[in-house]
Amino acid sequence: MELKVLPGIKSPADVRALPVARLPELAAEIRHAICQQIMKTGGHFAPNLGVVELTIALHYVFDFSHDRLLFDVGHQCYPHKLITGRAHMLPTLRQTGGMSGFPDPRESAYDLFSVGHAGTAISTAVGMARGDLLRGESFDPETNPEGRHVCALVGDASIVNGVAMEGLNNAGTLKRQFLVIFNDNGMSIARPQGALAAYFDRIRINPAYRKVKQKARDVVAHLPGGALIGEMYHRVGEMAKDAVTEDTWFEKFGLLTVGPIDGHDLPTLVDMLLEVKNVDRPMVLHVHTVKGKGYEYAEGDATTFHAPKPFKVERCKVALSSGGGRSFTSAFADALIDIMERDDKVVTCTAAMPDGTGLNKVMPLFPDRSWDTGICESHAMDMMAGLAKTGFKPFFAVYSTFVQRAFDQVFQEVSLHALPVRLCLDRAGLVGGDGAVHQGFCDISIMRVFPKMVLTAAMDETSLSAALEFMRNYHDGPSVVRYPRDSVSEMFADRVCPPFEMGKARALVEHETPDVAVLGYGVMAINAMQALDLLNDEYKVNVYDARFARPVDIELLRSLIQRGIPVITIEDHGLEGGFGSCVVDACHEAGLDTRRITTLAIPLRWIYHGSRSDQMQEVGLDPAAIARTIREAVDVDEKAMPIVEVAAKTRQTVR
Ligand SMILES: Cc1ncc(C[n+]2csc(CCOP(=O)(O)OP(=O)(O)O)c2C)c(N)n1
Repeated sequence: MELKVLPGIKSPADVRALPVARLPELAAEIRHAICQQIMKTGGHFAPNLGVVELTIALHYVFDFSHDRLLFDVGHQCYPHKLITGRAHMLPTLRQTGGMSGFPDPRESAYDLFSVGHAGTAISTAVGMARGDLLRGESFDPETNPEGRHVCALVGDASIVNGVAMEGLNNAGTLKRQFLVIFNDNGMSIARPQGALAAYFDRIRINPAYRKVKQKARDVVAHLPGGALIGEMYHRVGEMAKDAVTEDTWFEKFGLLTVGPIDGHDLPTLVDMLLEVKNVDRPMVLHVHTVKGKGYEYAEGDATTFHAPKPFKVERCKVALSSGGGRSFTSAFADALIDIMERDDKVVTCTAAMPDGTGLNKVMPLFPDRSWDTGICESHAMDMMAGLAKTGFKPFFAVYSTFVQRAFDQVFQEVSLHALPVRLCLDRAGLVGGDGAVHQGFCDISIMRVFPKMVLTAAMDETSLSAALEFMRNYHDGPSVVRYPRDSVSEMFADRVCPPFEMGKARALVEHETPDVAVLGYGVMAINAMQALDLLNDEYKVNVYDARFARPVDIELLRSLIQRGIPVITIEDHGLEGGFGSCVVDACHEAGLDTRRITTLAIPLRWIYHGSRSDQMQEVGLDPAAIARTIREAVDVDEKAMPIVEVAAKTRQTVR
């Protein structure tokens, strides 16, 4: 396709300069550009194809250099980026130093928040609406017609999130313009879950409701703007209630509701947005879109095409790139299936990530013992606590970055009651293209504060199975296993994996009188082994798969430290409060000299998108950097190195 309109779009003002009749052409070109790019590099696909027209219409009607546009999750921001002067960055999408796949204020003033977790748009929008009001800058049809409007764009799966609900609850109290654009495509990554999803489905398919809402639109189409329109909608909304069995749910929150309207019909979208733009009270525009719109395969399978790896289409068949090797996610799914087959007390759940966590393979086999809660991590954690209380053995499969949402539930409902909820943390560590908003950098730091919490990590497939089996048999409190977004290493596939024993590391290479000992946490043990290859037997290095961050293997540490052997800890986790910090604290408590412990970890700064291997290099966790650290640890003058210097050196190594 030859691009004719998109190359001329340097800012939203260029979109507004086009006649409405040319907007569909722009939409087709944006879709084409996104398609071409995702086929090459992968990235969020179906969510972006679904909002092309909606995004164009929003920029056509509002001026977001002045007005506020808040994205929920932010994975649907590509059309927005193309319109806001970033089309030239598209080829660098999600690559090191390139364009982020999520809104990013470092890139553009049009991106207000760096987002990636669901549910936040309405709350941040409420905050900005209140802030603008306080500053006297908000839109008011009477007193400040040039003031700022506020819009929040939220999907139907994200709006059931607890945070979004709290936001709606507050939005309804605003006394000013506030527009929630409800992007209803009937999909999460997989099928959306819960009673509200069923309710939205009913609205979508109820023709009577649509007819009434269409009538509402016709009635108000010719009225002047402002409060009058609001009143009209409200009254027609009341009429709608009589006409159909469902009432308008958002109106219970005090938000006027209009729609559903067709989110791919640009003239209608522009008309509708113009109509609701100046309504001076909080309202919802319910927009019906098709996830993956315009790309047959993505429309047909929005789950696979939610965020695919690079892909090709050959003879009408889609070939997704396999991305190298068996993933930890698949290994986890198979290990969990094995456990669930052996133990009918084991139950499991995911919070809207059946595909991402591997539970899509588990759930059909155990439909009575597995659940998808929707994007509701806090609820899922408490549900697991309830299941543990009734004697079941819950395994919650969740990304490291999303478990943060349930921190308080681990505290109050799980840990305080010493309930054995098992947390299986996928995507722990650096995650690659998703970047800063999804890094699994602090699960150890936040989980280690709980009494009786046991923290483990898996270095490969067999150790993941062994960790899960250990957790199944640990009943005194919660436990965690973490594993990365990576494929499993085959390095130790032919060695027998000893069972996990509480607080015991596994020796991978052991000399009687080593020059240095390396304790790798999880897959970092494999990186340490790769570093050994680079050292060509220069030094005698003991390598341990640490297995436990809590409790750490204090006997091993005692034996190493008392023999004067330098210790290096390595982890794909933040330095503050991570595995190395657990080691140093435990040694300190045991009265051991901690001066010759070097802690390699992710430094205290944000690591942005790029390939996982680039990120590893950036933070000094790749085998070459580990080899350098080993050399330095052995060669350093060990005699009188005060603690502060050790700490400074550690930070220097990881930059
Ligand atoms: C707290 C949290 N949990 C899980 C996710 C993973 N996630 C990203 S997009 C998505 C689905 C969002 O669905 P919806 O809001 O309807 O938008 P759509 O993709 O359908 O456009 C999920 C579950 C997330 N981003 N944040």
